[in-house]
Amino acid sequence: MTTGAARAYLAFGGNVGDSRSMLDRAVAALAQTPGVTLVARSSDYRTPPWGVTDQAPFINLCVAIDTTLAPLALLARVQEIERALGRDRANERRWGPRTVDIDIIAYGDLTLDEPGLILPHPRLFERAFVLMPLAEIAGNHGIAGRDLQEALRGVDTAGIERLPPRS
Ligand code: PH2
Ligand code: MG
Ligand code: MG
Repeated sequence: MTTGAARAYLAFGGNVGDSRSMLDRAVAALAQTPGVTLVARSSDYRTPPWGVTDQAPFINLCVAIDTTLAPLALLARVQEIERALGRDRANERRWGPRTVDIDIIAYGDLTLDEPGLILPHPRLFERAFVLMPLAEIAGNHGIAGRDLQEALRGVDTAGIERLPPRS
């Protein structure tokens, strides 16, 4: 890792339009950001909608990055990417359909409680659609002091499908 860089994990999701293409573009935009190095990307997963269940399935994935951006600068960048890909926060409901959602899951060992950014992500351990892709790339790292395989045993993974790479 570059001196001074932090290892961060982010979760991507979307269920409006061609989500796999949209998420590819979102990951590429993040990877091209100055101060961000993409370290790993999980498979794509098709996941049943969580929270609001009367909507289309989501595509979800996670990435690991090393970054010299501070947490709030990273947040500003991912929100810029969401907007550039057509996300319109003013016209969506909580947990409802969206083109692309990028959540910072963890940033090094940092704990943070700011308006708009709580780290580690407060609902991480309730969400199989985050834990499954995260476990694929964070493996033995553990997040927030918890083993991800153990955390996965505590959630309902029914209906989650790991997708083969697109050709
Ligand atoms: N995101 C939500 C609400 N519900 N369900 C799944 N399966 N995947 C998501 O990414 C997701 C969700 C709001 O951000
Ligand atoms: Mg979000
Ligand atoms: Mg989200």
